[in-house]
Amino acid sequence: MGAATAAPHAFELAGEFAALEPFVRGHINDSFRVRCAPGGASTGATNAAAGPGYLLQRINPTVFPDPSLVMENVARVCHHLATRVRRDHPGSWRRRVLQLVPSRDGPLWHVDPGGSYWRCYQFIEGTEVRAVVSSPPEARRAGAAFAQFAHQMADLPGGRLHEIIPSFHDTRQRFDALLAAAEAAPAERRRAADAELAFYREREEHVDRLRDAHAAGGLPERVTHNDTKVDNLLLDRDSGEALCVTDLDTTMPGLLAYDYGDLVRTVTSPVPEDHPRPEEVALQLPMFDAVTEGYLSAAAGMMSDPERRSLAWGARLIPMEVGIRFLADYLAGDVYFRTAYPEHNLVRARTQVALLASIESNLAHVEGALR
Ligand code: GN1
Ligand code: MG
Repeated sequence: MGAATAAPHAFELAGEFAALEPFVRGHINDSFRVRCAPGGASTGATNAAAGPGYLLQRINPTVFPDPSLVMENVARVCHHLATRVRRDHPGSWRRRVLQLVPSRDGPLWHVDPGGSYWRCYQFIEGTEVRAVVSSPPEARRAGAAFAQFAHQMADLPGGRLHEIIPSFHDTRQRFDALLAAAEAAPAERRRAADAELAFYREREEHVDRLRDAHAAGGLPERVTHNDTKVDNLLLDRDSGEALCVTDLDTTMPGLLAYDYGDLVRTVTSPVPEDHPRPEEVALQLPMFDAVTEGYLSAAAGMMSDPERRSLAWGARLIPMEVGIRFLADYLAGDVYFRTAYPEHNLVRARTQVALLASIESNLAHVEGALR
């Protein structure tokens, strides 16, 4: 764990450091769980009997070349959410919002001697995440939680957030990067990815849809989360209630269609995004209806008719874009997403191809729900 063993001591922990464990979550940053000995001051977010707990993260420097900008955004977003959630849930707000722990150097992050950026959140106990949603009520709650996030961000004070990864959801650029990766790939990987590459090439005409609609002035820029996959939502382990939206690194200017699209991508499939049998992937209509109902229940009031209709393009383009990114990363030799075996990114791309094919065969239903 190297530098991670020193990092907890850089933060203002409310107890005596007891243990550090790897905490596997997400494809980008390195995460660790920090446990403290019982007896320190209780923060309310933690289990007093076990001592306060923390989530320590090292920010991926390849994905985020300027982590201080990430942290400026995250700090503003957390602060704003806390103000809102505190007002609406005075008794339980600490379980409903990420709280950054200050570092001993002063700011809300720490730079270690090797130049790595670290941050530390209060650990929210008694929660779990699901990579796969198992019932329509759960899908509805996920949709409502991310729509509520968009709603809460609508009056974020302090001006435009940093655009942390420029063109993050520019599907045209992602498509062009795929073609370039295919061009440069070793023959063996190129051959293995042939069918998926052809699938995306056949759909090239779609990639500009949201970008053009935004450029034409039809869709407003919002503060969006940009990574609304369903396992970025903490659920209460006992009741299943959606408590807290996590992974705020890419919260920045965007379109609501991106967030809704990534929800559809992850909520509607019966299997995880790296399931080895893509023939088991499909858009499950009851899940689609529920996540859409949940999303619209909290966000419909802020959207014009064209913006609501644009969500249907989000449901097509985000699965396409994420699949394109997995495939491009496979072709490039797995340089971006964390992988557990050599074909991992190709397996991921295949589920996304299958999901998009299923969305396309249910297009009338998808568009009908958002008309
Ligand atoms: C990454 O960090 P994580 O695993 O939640 C990625 C998203 C992808 C997602 C696919 C900064 O999210 O864009 O949609 O993997 N995050 C970044 O699972 O690239
Ligand atoms: Mg994540």
